[in-house]
Amino acid sequence: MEKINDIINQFEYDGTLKDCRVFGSGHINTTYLLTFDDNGNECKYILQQVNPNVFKDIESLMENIFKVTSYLRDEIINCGGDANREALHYIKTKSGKNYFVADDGSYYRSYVFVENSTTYNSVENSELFKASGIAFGKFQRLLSDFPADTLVETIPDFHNTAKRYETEFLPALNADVMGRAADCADEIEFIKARRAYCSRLVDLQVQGKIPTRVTHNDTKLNNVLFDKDSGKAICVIDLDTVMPGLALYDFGDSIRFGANTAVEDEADLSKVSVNLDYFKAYAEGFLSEAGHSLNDTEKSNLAFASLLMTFECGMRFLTDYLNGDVYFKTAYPEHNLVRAKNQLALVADMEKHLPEMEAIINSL
Ligand code: ADP
Ligand code: GN1
Ligand code: MG
Repeated sequence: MEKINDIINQFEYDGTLKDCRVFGSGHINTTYLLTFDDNGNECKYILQQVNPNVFKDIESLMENIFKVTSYLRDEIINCGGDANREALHYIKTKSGKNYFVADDGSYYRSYVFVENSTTYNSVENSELFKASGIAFGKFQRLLSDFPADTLVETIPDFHNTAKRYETEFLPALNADVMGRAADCADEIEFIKARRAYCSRLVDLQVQGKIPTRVTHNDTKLNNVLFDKDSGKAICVIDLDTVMPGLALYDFGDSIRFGANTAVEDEADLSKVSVNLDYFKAYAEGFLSEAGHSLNDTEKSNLAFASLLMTFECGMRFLTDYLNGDVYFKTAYPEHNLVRAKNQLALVADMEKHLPEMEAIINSL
């Protein structure tokens, strides 16, 4: 495999490389932060290796994100915004390409590090979470006229929970390649008892009651850059899963991650619950941007979608644990099991509070 310096040399950076370190807390790609010295000015860049185990058609994935980014940049400029701060700014390779394919077949891309920005792995206050709701709602709104049929569905049925149950969870359980099913009998039963959740939104989609839109599909809080000083959301990142999807998935996935009173891999389940103030704050932010375009069926499923996305993620972590941790990056052997238990505990708490979550949506 080519050394990282050889990869760095392929891109058109200004100045001399001073530092290169692994960066961020994403579960999928390998991200590096590069620092260059350009005649006394410090310039930072992000360099990413796209995960080939997760993404099978990286050429199409790259096409998707470059199309969407260039569309977003035009929309931001039209609205009087700063496209270099509010959208990703890709660095071309020395041969003028948008990404580099190494000899071992791995794909790399690079973009300018948005200066004075930071990401959060947990919500620190309602205002912060509301700001991320505004950012993802705006993302949805800006892409509302983007032609969805020009995007390749790089991970088909990404949020089709019923397919994930039938074609991923059950086969992993039946194969039990690691002999781990016995360790998680309670979690397996919990999921099986809730099979009915899996089909609800896909059925509404098939019936034409909720429209397919261009969506982000991975709306975790740490996929938004915030300004370190003002605390305002600057830019939505991690566009690998921008695909046709449901607005409900984007709303629900944000709630799953940000309205949890604990971090996603907190092992002490007594700390896990849904924070209704955060739920309300996010809903206010998201709906202020995207709300007018949602139909009544979408609006009446926002609370359920939060529960469903949490359930789906718990099932995916458990599936990966059963499969031997082949998908998500893990820091220790039980990491996926801990994450799964955490998400399923949050599902249980959301079930208790679903009427309140629905009342909050109705009040907005
Ligand atoms: P993953 O798919 O692995 O989650 P991301 O694209 O989300 O990868 O990047 C991982 C982390 O790198 C982000 O959570 C963020 O902290 C940081 N990051 C990514 N792009 C930028 C950028 N352009 N400017 C500043 N930080 C960034
Ligand atoms: C992954 O890449 P990252 O860390 O933002 C995953 C999401 C999960 C999330 C759980 C492509 O997101 O679907 O919801 O982990 N991304 C992919 O934290 O599978
Ligand atoms: Mg990410």
